Amino acid sequence: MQGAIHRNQGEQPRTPTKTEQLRAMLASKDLEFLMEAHNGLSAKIVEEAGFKGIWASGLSMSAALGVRDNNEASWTQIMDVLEFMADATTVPILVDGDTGWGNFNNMRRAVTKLCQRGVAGICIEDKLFPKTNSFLGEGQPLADIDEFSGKIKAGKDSQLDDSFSIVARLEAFIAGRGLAEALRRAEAYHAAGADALLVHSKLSTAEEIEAFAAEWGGRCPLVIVPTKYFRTPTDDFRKVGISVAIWANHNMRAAITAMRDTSRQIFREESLAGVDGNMVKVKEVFELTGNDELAEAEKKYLPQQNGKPHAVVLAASRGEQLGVLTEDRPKCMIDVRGKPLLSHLVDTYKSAGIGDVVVVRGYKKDQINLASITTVDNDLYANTGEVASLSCAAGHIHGDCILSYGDILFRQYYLDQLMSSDADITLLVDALWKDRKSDSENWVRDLVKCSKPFSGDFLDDKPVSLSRIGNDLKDVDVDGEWIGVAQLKPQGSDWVRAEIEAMGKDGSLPKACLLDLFARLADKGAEIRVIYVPGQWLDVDDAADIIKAGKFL
Ligand code: SPV
Ligand code: MG
Repeated sequence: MQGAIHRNQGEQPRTPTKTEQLRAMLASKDLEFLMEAHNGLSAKIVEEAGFKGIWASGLSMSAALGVRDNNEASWTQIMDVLEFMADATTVPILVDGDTGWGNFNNMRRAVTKLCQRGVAGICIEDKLFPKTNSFLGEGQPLADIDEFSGKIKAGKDSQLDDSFSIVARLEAFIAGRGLAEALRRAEAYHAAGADALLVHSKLSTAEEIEAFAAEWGGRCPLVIVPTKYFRTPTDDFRKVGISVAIWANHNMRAAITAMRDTSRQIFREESLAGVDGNMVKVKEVFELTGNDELAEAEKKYLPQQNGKPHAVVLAASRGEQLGVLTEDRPKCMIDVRGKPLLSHLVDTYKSAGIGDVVVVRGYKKDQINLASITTVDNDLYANTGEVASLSCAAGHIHGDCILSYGDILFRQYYLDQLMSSDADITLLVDALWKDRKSDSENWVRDLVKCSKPFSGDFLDDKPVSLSRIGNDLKDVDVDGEWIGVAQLKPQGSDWVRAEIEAMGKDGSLPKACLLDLFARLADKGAEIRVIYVPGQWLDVDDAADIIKAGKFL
């Protein structure tokens, strides 16, 4: 099984640790690849692309911090960058540790800290502190062989994890000192305990690497950085037995290209219009950084969410009957007494102690931009109905949940009554439904028949339950009108989610309305409680309703 280690017989395979993964890459018979990253985001992107490991490049981390690759960033600053990278990813990181940030003693402390911060290995090069990038200048001075070998030994003796890797990087070719010097040093570093050797070259062909590999004869794993000899076919590295190739700085360079182009274009055009289509949406940034997980955790841990019911409000439709009034906004955003209808509804919820108000948007969704709400979108609103909108908010249907339309107003004490019900599902039903009038030809009402007609006493608290619900009940069968607000307790939320799923499977979901959903649940024997209320509510369908809403407030 790939990615798992078999322990003793009978024991479950376990996922290898990051240090074990890197060690396995170094030891692999196949050529493996490490891809450069320089911060948490680029590390995530490297893992997302499929790479099994990350090269934390000194050049790239320095450049990303805006400094030179000359140990201008301190080793603890590099440690902080590495910690973000390690936290952001599940694949191992080999860090470019330059010359080990000092002598053997600095190396000891660095290795211990790297182990503590979840980095799988360090590569150190046999040059002098402060280092200079290998592609700058000629004849860079090399470290004393014994001093560097001592540094490797000190690192090995300090690692907190047996599988942590130390890669010794040979700069003999970079310094122009040739194959014999490279081999002499390789021998010493191997004997000092290096887990692999990185043999570096700045030629535009792989001839130094190939010559070295032939002489070395596979005595320990070899790592290369083909930045300058990038034209060499990758298969050539396989042929000479290279273990790991490092693509060393290409995310940092690609980022410079992209950031330059973008900045220059925005500067020139004084507008974002020209660039917006060329880049990831902000939503993808949220996905990359794991905002979903945070939303889940907030539900679990934030005190204001704990125990507090939340509301899901359906507000995806335009409100066709309102004509020009809904040309540029959905009807829930029509102004009533100085603020949108939806704001009044949200205020009612918040005053009643509701935590999060989740609004399902559709038509002209950007207009629904109230600060105090969470939004989810039904982008298929034009061809789907209420249950389809509700399904978009399925992740929010849990626990104690109030469910309502977005175009209604009602007295706040109705919510207190509703929330005092302990039934799994409860509907507020207007017992005075006959008093409601409308001149509209298209008047559609959510009519209900109950287990008992209204007793005439609103304080009567004997339980009443829903028998039937629909738009087409005959007057003789009607006990009231659902005002568009329901409460779901945890069991009710589970039933509603399950029914949405069932409707998705049997094909009825796209066109279904909330009445269909409650009717199906009632048919299946779910007890749906009814609380009778005395008018004092309205829904906004036409222009006359807006005037009524103003008076109602
Ligand atoms: C780095 O990526 O920082 C390296 C590789 O050390 S190189 O720049 O090729 O020396
Ligand atoms: Mg480097």
